[in-house]
Amino acid sequence: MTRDITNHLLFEVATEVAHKVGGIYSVLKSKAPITVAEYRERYTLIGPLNYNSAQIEVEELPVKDPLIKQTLDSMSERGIRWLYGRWLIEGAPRVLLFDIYSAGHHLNEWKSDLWNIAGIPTPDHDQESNDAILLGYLVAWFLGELVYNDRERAVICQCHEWLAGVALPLCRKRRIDVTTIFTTHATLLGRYLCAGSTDFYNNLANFDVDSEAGKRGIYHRYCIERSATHSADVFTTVSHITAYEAEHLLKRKPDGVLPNGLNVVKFQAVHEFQNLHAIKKAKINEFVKGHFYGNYDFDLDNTLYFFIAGRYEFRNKGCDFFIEALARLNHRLKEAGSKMTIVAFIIMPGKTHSYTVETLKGQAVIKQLESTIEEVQKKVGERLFEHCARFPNSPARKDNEVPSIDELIKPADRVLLKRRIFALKRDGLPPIVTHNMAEDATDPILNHIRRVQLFNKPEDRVKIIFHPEFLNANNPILSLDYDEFVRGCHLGVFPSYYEPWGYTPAECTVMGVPSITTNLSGFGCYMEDLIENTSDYGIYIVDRRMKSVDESINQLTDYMYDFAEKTRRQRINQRNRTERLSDLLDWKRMGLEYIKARQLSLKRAYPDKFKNGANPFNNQSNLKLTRPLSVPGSPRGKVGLMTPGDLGSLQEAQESLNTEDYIGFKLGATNGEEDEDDEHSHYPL
Ligand code: G6P
Ligand code: 1S3
Repeated sequence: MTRDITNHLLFEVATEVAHKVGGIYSVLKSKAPITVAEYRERYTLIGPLNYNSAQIEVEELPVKDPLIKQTLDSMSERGIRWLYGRWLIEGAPRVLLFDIYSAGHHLNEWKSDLWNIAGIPTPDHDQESNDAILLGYLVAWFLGELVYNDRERAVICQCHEWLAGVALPLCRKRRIDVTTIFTTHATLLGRYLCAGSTDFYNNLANFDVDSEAGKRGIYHRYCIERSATHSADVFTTVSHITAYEAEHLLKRKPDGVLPNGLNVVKFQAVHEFQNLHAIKKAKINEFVKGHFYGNYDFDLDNTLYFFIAGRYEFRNKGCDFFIEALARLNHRLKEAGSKMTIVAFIIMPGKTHSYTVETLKGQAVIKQLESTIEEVQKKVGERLFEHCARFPNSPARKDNEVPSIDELIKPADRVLLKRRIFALKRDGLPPIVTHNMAEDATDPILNHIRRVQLFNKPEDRVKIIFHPEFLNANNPILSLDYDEFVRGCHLGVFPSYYEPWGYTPAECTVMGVPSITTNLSGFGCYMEDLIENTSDYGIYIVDRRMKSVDESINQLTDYMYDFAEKTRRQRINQRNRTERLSDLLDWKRMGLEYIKARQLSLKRAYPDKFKNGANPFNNQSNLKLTRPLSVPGSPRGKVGLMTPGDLGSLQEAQESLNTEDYIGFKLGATNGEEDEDDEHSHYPL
């Protein structure tokens, strides 16, 4: 059937629509403004209905589109519950959330259908797979009825990750007249294999995938993922490294790479983000004073905050490397007699039973000390004022214009202060973990810290704080939202082994915070491809491909050591350079790859419309994205730049999109010199 492809409808399906779990939520949320700008009400996100998050994140709306309404009404008549509304985020995209359990009674029937049509077996008790099946069948039901009701408009359905991929084989088998894209943000096998002790990247071509999936009890999930991969008209992933992995593990070479962007909010003036750093750092300082009470013997002016954050995947996220390198850094700083102290935070949610008493006490005793000092200060001020104001009328006190400190601080104040000071005494060392861990004795992070003996001893130049819970401004301890915390820190350290993209270093970059990543992360490879001397721009890339484990850890240690050697001015300059890279990560740029993927899917479904080089989108000005507005500091070109999605087939769809639109600027080495405009000597140093 021929349909109007220029006014096509776009549906994106994912389990993280209006429900935060991990990276896909960040992708959809940050991408919403540009997709809505392009599609307006022709764009709808579909996902499972999670009542708790929907209550906070979604505002219910009537369905305006008559054909979508007709389809949903018909589903309601057959007992399916759904919520249609506006996701309360920037861009306010339309969302359609299916209560998958309202179709729960169909589960067995659908599971046997999936086996019959796609040969996918599913065990009884894997809730994640069962949910994926319910969602997939509901999406296919919805799309099937919609394109039956609506004979005019073409429909693109883009599914993210295997959990939202069941609809794809169904669309293909049932010949539903939609065109489809499958975007995987990782591969199941990749994640599992890397988490073990496999030499993953050197063996990618050799794995017996079915057997490896079987050994790990994920064969059925792997079948869903592989079937989604092969059923979609267009298959994409988030980075070149994951494309390579997918080609071997899922046995289809992706048509292109759709890297993740961010919704970059630029400040009017460059010093604003620097000021924010100082403000947020002051909040972290407060926490640190409390945490190290009794052992607070280091100078906060010479203290740097490093951190790692993410889901608790000890090896995949490189936490093992981080701790090992911190131990080596500690040794080197001690040997060098450095005056610097590094406080290294590990923010990874684990199983806990609330904060420890010690952690809560630390903050409490410091707060008490502060408030006592405020009281004493006030009294001292009043006494000082009284003394000075009365002095001309007290000739007897001729020699004593300015009172001595003993006159100002009275014995009662001293007693109070002594009590507060005594409360700061403690027998043990400052704790390395802020919470009571449910599995303290077997926790991999704690055990690694124990092994390298980083116990926050006074002589240690590297201190560790493990906060096994995501940050939140409402937490009683370290009450900062994640992005506020990042701003206050000096360096993000993400030495991942398995990282298809890696939002954490990308987020650091747009906030002007230098970070360490690896050449096994999508983000690291992307930056390495685009910039000649990434470390000048505060993007340090650890080589985890060609170096041995020991060499990579040494390289990571060197990066951290060199960073610790920088002067404050150098840190400020580097932050300015880092922040300038943010345009490279803006969806205004990255979103172009999504456009290409959608065009390719239309071209594959409706080849006639693209015959003899014709492109129905050629006159659509709204498909061209604006160039970034900011200008780079030291533009020195890297030749032969591609767009990050360039891989192969996406180029088929590219005639109407100019690569120059994409790469608005190119960056080169700075040869170590300071940029003139970096001087900004108005900053108090
Ligand atoms: C920002 C502020 C400066 C402050 C500096 C501290 O640049 O604008 O006022 O001196 O941060 O930097 P540091 O790297 O020492 O935390
Ligand atoms: C995945 O989430 P993860 O942390 O399990 O998807 C993210 C979004 O595409 C990506 O940034 C990350 O590398 C993947 O690993």
